[in-house]
Amino acid sequence: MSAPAWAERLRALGLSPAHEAAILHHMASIAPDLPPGPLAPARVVEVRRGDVLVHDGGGDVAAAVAPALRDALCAAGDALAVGDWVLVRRDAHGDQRAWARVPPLNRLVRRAAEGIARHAIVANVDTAFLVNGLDHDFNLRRLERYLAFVRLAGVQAVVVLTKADLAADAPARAAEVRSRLRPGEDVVVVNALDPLAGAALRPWLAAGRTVVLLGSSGVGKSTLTNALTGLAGSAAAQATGPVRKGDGRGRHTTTARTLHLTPLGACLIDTPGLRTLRLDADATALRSAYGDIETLAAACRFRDCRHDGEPGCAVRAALAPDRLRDVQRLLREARRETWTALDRRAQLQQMKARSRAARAHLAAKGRE
Ligand SMILES: Nc1nc2c(ncn2[C@@H]2O[C@H](COP(=O)(O)OP(=O)(O)OP(=O)(O)O)[C@@H](O)[C@H]2O)c(=O)[nH]1
Ligand SMILES: [Mg+2]
Ligand SMILES: [Zn+2]
Repeated sequence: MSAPAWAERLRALGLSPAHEAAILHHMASIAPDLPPGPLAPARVVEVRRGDVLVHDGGGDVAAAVAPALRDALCAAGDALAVGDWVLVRRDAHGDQRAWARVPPLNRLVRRAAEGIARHAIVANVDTAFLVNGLDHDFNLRRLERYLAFVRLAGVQAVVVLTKADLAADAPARAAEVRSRLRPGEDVVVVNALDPLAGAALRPWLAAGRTVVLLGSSGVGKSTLTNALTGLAGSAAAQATGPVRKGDGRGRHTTTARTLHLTPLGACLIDTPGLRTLRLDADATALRSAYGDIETLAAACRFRDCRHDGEPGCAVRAALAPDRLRDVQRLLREARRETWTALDRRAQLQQMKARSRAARAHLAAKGRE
């Protein structure tokens, strides 16, 4: 079958053969439920309060989200995210409207700081640049959390250490990071202000790829975005802001996630600095994200070894103590979250049973 007409137009927006197949499949599956008329795929480049900005291969267009789609997503505790593929159609007034979301191939989802709500940060990404400043920002424990976050979603991690111009110990830091990486992951040191910064990141920016920039405020995500889009200094550049004197923290300059095209062909998603990152994973999922530790654990003397000082522990023998400590911390947190969820369910069951008993009691009384 020849490629549909829209496919060529959307290549610059990160359309891969897998996305194309998912779009075609979804188009066919929803067609019977919609009023007739042509549907066109487009990619969400920004989610705004009342609508979404989509790119249809020709340019950015505002699109209202059809109420049926909004309600269906909302009922599932879900919402559109930057990077989603949607199916749009013009209404009678010529306005674009998003009718459906193509099921995403992957999503980076985090839990809200409190409670059980989940938020998709982005969808359909190949690589995450985990941006860390080599100034005050550098923190291996936090990096371990970001690594777990992207591995859980099946997204490739590339650690980008910025502000190389401000640090004397960049090679040593890069080596520390490397000791925590798995095959297929990488670490790159850059000065994001250098127009040549893009050269080091080229391997991940080929046409058809989508890369998201993640990291604390002030580490240089928007500065890098401008270097990679070639828009640094122009009116279309992303705003960047100075960091605080003293502790070097950023001021949350970027406030929305936005998708940008780059001359190399990849799409780049700039994001606001994350304050906290709560993983959306139970202990089992998290353990499988650390496959190397799982493999080692098979050689521990005790089958239920917690790698916490037990004799004959193969994990402690092989892993750097600080990496093991950081991973253990994440696992403990995931176990706690899992338990709270189970507890909540058990409590709910108990309450339901009690109210059933009370109703039965009342009914019996009424019959007396
Ligand atoms: N010296 C130096 N400064 C940098 C580098 N990268 C970024 N900066 C500066 O760091 C400050 C923050 O950069 P931004 O790009 O706004 O940081 P951000 O990660 O986008 O921050 P938020 O949007 O707040 O999340 C700006 O003053 C940049 O000029 C770098 O590699 N070297
Ligand atoms: Mg920014
Ligand atoms: Zn062990």
